[in-house]
Amino acid sequence: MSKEKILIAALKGIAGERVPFWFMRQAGRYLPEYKRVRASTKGFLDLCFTPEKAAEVTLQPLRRFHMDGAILFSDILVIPHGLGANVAFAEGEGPIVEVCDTREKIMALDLSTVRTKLAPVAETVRLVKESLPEEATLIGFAGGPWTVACYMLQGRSGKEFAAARAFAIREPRLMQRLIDTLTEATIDYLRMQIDAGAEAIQIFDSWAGLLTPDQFALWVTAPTQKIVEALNKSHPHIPIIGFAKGAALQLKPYAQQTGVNCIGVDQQTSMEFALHCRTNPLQTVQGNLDPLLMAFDRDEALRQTEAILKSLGNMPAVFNVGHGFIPETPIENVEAVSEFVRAWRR
Ligand code: 1CP
Repeated sequence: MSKEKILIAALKGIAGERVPFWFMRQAGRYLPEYKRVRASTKGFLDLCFTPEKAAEVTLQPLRRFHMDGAILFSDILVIPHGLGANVAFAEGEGPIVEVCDTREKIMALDLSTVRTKLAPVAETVRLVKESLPEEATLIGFAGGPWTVACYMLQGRSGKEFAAARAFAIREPRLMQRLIDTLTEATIDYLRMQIDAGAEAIQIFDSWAGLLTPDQFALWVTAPTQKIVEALNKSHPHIPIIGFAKGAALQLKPYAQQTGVNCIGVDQQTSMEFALHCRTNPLQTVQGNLDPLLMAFDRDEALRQTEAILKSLGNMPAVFNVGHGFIPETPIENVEAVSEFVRAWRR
């Protein structure tokens, strides 16, 4: 019988002596080897859709830091592309997404093209699986429907996504339709990743914290619950991490109602509080070192890492950052924190 990988075991609720770890945005611009591959592409989406290159950058951080998880290299905004909306990444500007805020545009989104347009991502998953260290787990991912809708309604990055929040208030039926379409597309896309070899899934709802409690239940918790139910039905052994950034006091209902295996925790939330939000002894928590500490204060990052690990007690958990790495993150800091977590024992 093959032994379960340490990250999978933790996500399924088994608290081992060592706490497994990986980092959100562990691939990317803080790594010179990433920048080299990126410079050889025609643009960011070209990198996402060139399986050999995407597989290479997925594996790069593991060669340096030996994380327990590799996160598929792609982006949450490939879903609108799969549905037929235009998506581009302008150099130095971030994403530009075709605005879909009319009935015509929302009805025109085409679920039948998701698998074909996103087929290169499945190929990346297969390639990564061929070269993944045998103890490491390949994590697939998608954005939460609300967070993807934020970009589809606003057209670009933002801090407030007022256009998306206003649309949800003024056009609740169209909003529901958009969220439903994104939910279906996400289920299909994640099933494709799992069939290609993804061993765990994370749902990134990075802008969940912008919503009121009622809206959060409608646009974050309900669609996530649908995704979890659908995946549990088709792929019952694949653990799911739900990362609803900024969930704050909605974390408990989110954990309860979505039924995610693992609750992603941002750095604004204490691990003690997240542990208190678990609904059954097998539910796991993941987090939550401040990515800015990781970037700017190595000693404090190490102290905080130890405090987080200690706060877990004997609970099943995964160590991570509370949100993605920023490009200024020094490699030495990631090395130091990785070594610390790898050596630490309960
Ligand atoms: O030119 C470049 O190299 C672009 C930088 C970059 C990278 C490295 C973008 C553009 N996306 C990514 C990869 C990425 N994005 C991953 C890969 C794996 C890893 O974690 O190492 C993942 C999981 C994402 C997810 C993603 N994309 C999120 C959710 C997580 C988060 O950070 O909140 C979001 C919101 C995006 C949108 C996005 N992609 C890229 C940009 C610049 C943005 C906009 C971010 C914003 O609005 O602030």
